[in-house]
Amino acid sequence: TVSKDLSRLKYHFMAPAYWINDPNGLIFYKGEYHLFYQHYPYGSKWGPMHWGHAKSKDLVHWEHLPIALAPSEPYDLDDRGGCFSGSAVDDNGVLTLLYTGTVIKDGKLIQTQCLATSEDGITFEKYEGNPVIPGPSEDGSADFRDPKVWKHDQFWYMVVGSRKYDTGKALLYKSSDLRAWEYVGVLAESDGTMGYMWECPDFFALGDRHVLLFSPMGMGNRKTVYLVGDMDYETGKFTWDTMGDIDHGYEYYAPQSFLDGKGRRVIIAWLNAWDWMPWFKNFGPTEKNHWSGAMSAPRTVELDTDGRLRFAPVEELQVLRREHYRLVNTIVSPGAEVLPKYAGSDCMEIMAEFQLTGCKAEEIGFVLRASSDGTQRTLLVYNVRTNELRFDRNQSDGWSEGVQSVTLERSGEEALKLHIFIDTCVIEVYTDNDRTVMTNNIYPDPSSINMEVFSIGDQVRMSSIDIWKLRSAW
Ligand code: DQQ
Repeated sequence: TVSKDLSRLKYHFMAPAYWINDPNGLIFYKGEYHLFYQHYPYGSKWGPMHWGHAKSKDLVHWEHLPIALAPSEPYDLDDRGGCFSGSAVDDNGVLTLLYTGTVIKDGKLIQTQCLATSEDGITFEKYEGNPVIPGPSEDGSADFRDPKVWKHDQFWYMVVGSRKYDTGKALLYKSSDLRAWEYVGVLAESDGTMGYMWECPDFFALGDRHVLLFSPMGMGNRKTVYLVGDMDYETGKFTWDTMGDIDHGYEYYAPQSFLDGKGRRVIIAWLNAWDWMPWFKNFGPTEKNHWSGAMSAPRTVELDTDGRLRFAPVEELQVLRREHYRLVNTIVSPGAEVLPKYAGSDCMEIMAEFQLTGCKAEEIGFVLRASSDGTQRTLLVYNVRTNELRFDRNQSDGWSEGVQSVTLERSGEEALKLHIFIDTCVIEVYTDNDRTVMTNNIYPDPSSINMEVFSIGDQVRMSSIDIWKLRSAW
């Protein structure tokens, strides 16, 4: 008998099997979305990196394609290296990938930027002149990876993540043909508090401003950061004035963006499933089911009126909605059960709004993915006094631990609005008018599907709650 793996995600992208990390080469090409990803196709642990590949017409339903890149050349063939992260561009109809070739020679890390092209969008050929950038500039060092390429005024530009001593940086390059690159300078770097290495930088125009995204190493709990500022292409300098977190969860990493046919800026990130300590030892509960890691739901990136960013789930996800349950104007009292038993599921979307004007409750929250005896559960709790949102996984599954909290802004809003997506092992929470997002993995028993809404200290008025069971996208 074949046992069914109930942990598989129903609408978050996963590889057909085995290990997955960063999204790569996101592009809307010839009317379809292409998603490449860091992949080890021979096991559910990190190994020599390949580029997995899939495409989609709507960002929800994905078709798996053959592996696009495998380590095969002296500049990317190594059992500790491979074809590391990078991006894709449409070069006059030719789908062109820029990636990092990684090898370790005599104990020394060598990272170079390489190119591969495809005529049919499926089969890729590595460029015979690789590497196109053989090593870091004087401002960088051996950690020199994750090229993100875009076009501006007839020139191609590339930003590469690097470090010098303990300062994380984004280095800027320029080219007219994607093959010969000239170093421009440091696009932006850490001010001493923003990490020792910047992975997966991404740079784009948004409205009348420019945005730099990166995943800093060594910035504590801050895993994904955005900077908003102005770009001067004459000097190659990006001057930023606004900084924020792309996601406040612990396992959201290496987001990459792209522009789609509707003119939207969309990001997708890796939802990782590994314990950093001890290094490379613990790959999470799904490893035994022969998979590890997934992609976040695609999110649009928009500029808010005060210059901060908003990240909203793409509207295409609404096609997954099935049974709908709605309650309006409900009083949630301490200890009372408000939702019917059948409301919970391991695959659902929740939108709730609570009135905070005159609210005397201390805390308002959700119990999610709870077992019937309540011993297994995940808590999402808003503290009315401190304005903090807490994601508590201490009783989620026996593997995840810890509490992530974030202070909400809720600038001038009288209501607390929570938009929650649940998919077997993933919970994504959007709040603060989509300015605050928190994504975490949990691994409860498949039968733990109960949910509740609660208040502590006093009652709260829930203006509305909408709950949809979602269908699988596969
Ligand atoms: N993962 C890739 C690197 C990148 C890191 C290797 C971020 O290119 O810097 O799989 O997760």
